[in-house]
Amino acid sequence: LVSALSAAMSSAALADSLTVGFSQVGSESGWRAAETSVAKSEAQKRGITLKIADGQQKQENQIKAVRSFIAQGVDAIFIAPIVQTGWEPVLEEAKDAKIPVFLLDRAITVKDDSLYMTVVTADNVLEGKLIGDWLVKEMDGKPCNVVELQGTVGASVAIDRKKGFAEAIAKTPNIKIIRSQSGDFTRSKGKEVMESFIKAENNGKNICMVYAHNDDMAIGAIQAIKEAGLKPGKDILTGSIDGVPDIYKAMLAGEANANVELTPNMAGPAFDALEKFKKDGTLPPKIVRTESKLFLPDSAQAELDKKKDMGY
Ligand code: GZL
Repeated sequence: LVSALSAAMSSAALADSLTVGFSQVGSESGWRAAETSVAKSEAQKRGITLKIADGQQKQENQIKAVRSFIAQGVDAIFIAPIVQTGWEPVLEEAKDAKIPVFLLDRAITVKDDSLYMTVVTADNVLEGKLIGDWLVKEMDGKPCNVVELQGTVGASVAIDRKKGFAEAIAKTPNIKIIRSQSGDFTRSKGKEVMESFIKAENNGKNICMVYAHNDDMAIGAIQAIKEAGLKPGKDILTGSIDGVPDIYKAMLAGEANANVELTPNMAGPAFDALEKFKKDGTLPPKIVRTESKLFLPDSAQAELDKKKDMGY
């Protein structure tokens, strides 16, 4: 009995648990906070040790965290890259240390894409297109001046969401983007920039719609619209991306119109790819796509009910 027990113990020891270092952007939005909590629960489910470093929205902090994970000799590194450039040097160091790197929710531009194993991300151009297509249909040829709250400057998702929306409205001259500025994906900055747009546009009377690259900026914009004495969702339509609970609450209050949902579970597919790679050396595809769907107020309650099971 003792020898059987010790054999079992040693095989368990052999399948040693993996340690992953996650260099996270920060906690700038409700979606980001959900991504972090889902990453923790996905790691727990798999018996993986997850160390998370909060970059506080600064790339240099993220790079420092990656260096420290390399020094600790972790089995893999996850990065949600705040901006798409400036990653080659530290990724070369990870490659030299033979530590695989997985990108979550944002992409990077590198010449040598062997510097990372895969990127788990939505099609962010499609996300912007879905909102643009919705607006074209909604306006049905009527004029509409749009103001745009962009995400973090230099972030792949902000570049792509801007591109997708612009492409969708390009064929309809009645819809025009009259102002566009970064609100850095936060509620406070989104509100501040929307206040400046409202002031500059006849106290908001020239504005027909606000397109926000994420819900948190849209929620800030909704507050600014209300404080200007206008009705969000009616005087100024809203379109945004993520699917955080508060945007569905705004829809139920008649204050928001269109939303594209983004799953906060980017870590699960990355852990799956890592485990497969560790087990039999299989390389995942370079991009693992998560889905993008448009939701309107008629499905707001059903969407809201889903959120607690999605990590919010
Ligand atoms: C999207 C992700 C974005 C979210 C924002 O993949 O990078 O960053 O849409 C977050 O809420 O700030």
